[in-house]
Amino acid sequence: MAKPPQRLFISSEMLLVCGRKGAIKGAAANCRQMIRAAYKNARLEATVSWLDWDMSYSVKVKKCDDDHRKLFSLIKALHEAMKAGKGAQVLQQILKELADYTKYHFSGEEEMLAKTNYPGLGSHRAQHQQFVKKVEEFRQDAAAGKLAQTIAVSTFLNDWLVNHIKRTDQQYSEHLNANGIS
Ligand code: FEA
Repeated sequence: MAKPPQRLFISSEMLLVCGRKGAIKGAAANCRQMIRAAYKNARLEATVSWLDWDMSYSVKVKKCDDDHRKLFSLIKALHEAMKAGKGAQVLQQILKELADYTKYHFSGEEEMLAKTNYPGLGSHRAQHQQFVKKVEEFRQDAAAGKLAQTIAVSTFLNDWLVNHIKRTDQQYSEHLNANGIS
């Protein structure tokens, strides 16, 4: 987890705007806006530590590892879009992709578990359903314009993905490998 920044970095561009035109009302407002934006970004960076897929997330089944990599990259794209203050349209697009891809991934995973009579399938499936529901809520919020710059959303998605893969998905590795799926 990234440490919170000790100081807020003020760029030379901001100082220039403040110095040259500080007396002008509009420029002062501009300056405040830039400082506010920089502060917001600094907070975002301090709150969300970014994670890329690595072997510690492997579930020892190639298809699932490939899907998980894709999910990491979609959540990262969502985070980047929020950080850049992208419009609701971009957020909605990424959330739609995320919703579609998780449904695709969950059904593939559940199919493998069902085919091999995995004993933990019921509770595993319930977690998937909860996640799908949550993403749908985020999509509705995004459509209503309530989602922009919400750190909590990308943090929630990232945490969920990591916890689910490490605590739930990795439990099926041995079972699927023993049933010839790797
Ligand atoms: Fe059980 Fe796989 O599902 N990873 N995700 N999310």
